Amino acid sequence: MKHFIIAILLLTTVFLSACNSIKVPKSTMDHKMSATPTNVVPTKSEWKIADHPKANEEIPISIFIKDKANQPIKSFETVHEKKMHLFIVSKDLSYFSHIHPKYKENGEFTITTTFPAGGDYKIIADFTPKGGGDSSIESHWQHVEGETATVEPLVPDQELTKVVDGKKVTLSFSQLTAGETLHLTFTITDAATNKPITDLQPYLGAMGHMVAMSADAEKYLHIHPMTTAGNGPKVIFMTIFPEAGVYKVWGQFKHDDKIFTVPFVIEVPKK
Ligand SMILES: [Cu+2]
Repeated sequence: MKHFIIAILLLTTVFLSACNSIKVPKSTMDHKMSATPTNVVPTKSEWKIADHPKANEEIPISIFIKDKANQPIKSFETVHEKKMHLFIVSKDLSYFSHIHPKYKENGEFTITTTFPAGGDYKIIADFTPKGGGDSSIESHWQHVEGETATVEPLVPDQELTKVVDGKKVTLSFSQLTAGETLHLTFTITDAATNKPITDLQPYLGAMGHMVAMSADAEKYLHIHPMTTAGNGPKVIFMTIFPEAGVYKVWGQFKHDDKIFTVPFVIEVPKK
């Protein structure tokens, strides 16, 4: 019980110290809720993107990671096989991309990407400076010129079963209340045969990845499965939704050497 309380206190600290992105520290992923201190290195970032990027063009992005004194941070931990994970979402969360910039040197990461339509995008960089226990987050809103896509309203799914790339995926929860720990379970079967899939492959060092974002794209959660044992059909994630509201959740898994991404829109009720 004592450890549990310490973990909650630590969580609260992390929630309060993160400015506009809220993340769940690794310690919550430990089933025992260990009281390992979380250690998020404070960072700053500078983003260099062409002045008026246009949709459907190759857009180079440079991200400079600095410490609070504005000095470049030069070394980073490799976490889930990469030094930086970059997520790009459109403002309505209909578009989602998970890519991996290259580390150049002197705190600079670069990547080239293509935005599918005009509009505003949130770009989230997730990385861990050397010695950091939990990842640091830097994010940037980017306007992209060009014809805008129809804005898709974010409506919670009535049915939490989807078919994506020949897989039938069902999402279920141990409970669903803001501010409380929950387990999210993705159950994956073959859509054609209805047989459970038991040969999922590790993708970036985990049996799956889950990203959740609040409807306003301000809160971001990146979660890994609770265990590396088992290759499906169930992949279980543990997290805490910091506030009530509508969230979009993307599960990413690998099967037959292909990555598939399954999105759900859920409404998290308040306590
Ligand atoms: Cu990644």
